[in-house]
Amino acid sequence: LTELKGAFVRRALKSPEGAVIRTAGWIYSKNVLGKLIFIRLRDSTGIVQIAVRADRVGEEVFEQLKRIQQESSLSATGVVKRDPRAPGGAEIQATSINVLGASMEAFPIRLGVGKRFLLDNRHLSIRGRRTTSVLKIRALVSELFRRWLRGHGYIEIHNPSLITAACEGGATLFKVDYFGKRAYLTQSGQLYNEAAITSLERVFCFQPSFRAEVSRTMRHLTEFWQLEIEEAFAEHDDMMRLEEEMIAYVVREALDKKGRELTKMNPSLRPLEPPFRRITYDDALGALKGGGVDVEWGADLGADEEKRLCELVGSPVFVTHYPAKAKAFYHKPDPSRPDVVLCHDLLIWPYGEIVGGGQRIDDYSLLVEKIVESGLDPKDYQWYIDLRRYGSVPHSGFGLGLERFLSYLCALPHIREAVLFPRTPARIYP
Ligand code: NSS
Repeated sequence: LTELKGAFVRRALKSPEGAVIRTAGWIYSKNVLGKLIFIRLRDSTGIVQIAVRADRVGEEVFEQLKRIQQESSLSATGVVKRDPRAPGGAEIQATSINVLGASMEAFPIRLGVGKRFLLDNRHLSIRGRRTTSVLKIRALVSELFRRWLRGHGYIEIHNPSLITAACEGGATLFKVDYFGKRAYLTQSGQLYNEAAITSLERVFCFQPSFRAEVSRTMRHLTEFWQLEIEEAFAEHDDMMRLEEEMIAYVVREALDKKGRELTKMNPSLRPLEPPFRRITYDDALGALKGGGVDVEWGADLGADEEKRLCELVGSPVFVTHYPAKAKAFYHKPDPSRPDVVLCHDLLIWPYGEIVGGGQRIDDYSLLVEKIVESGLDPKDYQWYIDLRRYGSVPHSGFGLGLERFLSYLCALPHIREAVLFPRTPARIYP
């Protein structure tokens, strides 16, 4: 008897004819044919068919299995029989079955139930094959980003989530009562990343970001994971090169390791070839105008405009040199044209922005000026300003939204599918 530990089903399906094995999982479906029951058992690795006969497992268990409901859990011992008609090409002929946890009633997640019901019961609906795939790809992609960054000399740091000063504007801050003082949940690790480069030069953090976004779109969450890189002595263009190399690597490796699952969800997914297109904000407005979309100079691009731009100029595309007034206070103005900043958004059809980044202001007086201009209080940013007092260096960085990236990779209709338990304005349960 081979006791399969973990990855039961895949290993069962790969076992040779005649092997005696024990597997465990949940009942995906069941078919009773007189003295024979076919149970399709699932775990994270697949689905295997188990053939159960009363004369082998005993009358009592057989009767129990006749009545048993979907999603009950059990372990099964049996003999592997190669069979091209069975899913995965093999069947287990059970010699004994041990019911671990019988479902107390019919499993409520069924074909035809509404989206809302699925989300209210996310703790149950995550058992579906598709969610299992997305969660596995999420784990893989997270590992690939880290692997690439470590391989290129970036050190992972861990920043606080409870903070006192906004990085991306006051409008989307979640307030927290911190022993009677006002604090917030972090929108971005960037400001702390900027401090960390004076100790480590090339850093990244990968952690939750929080935004009280009221926008209910297919690409907004109130809690999402952001991968944020910061690098000393790096300029704006260096960041775009880094992003395209890293993203192309992750897509290529993901296709290599999970190609079957990915192309099932996203049949048009192809490896990306750096360099990606680059277009300035001004030229983007020109292209949009040609496509019948008018954007006033100075406004940030919205989701619809970003999607349209991708259709007009191709995807992925870096949009660079946004107007200073459309972006956060920390962006470095273009020395040759100070009304625009050395920044970029990376857009991918149809989700639009998946990365935002650029070069930071490294000059003390200019930073104070921009903080005041943005209506913020320099006192709240004292430590951040202080970084420009002692050995300030040119530096750049960016943030990539993990769930937006996964939406693109898996062609998800809504960003909440990229999260185990999504948080949106309307949802903080389960
Ligand atoms: O606001 S960003 O454009 N930029 C920053 O937060 C910088 N401080 C990052 C940095 O340079 N270190 O957000 C970055 C990315 C953005 O491109 C999206 O992919 C993602 O974070 N993002 C979101 N994902 C899901 N939901 C929401 N609400 C959201 N907001 C940003």
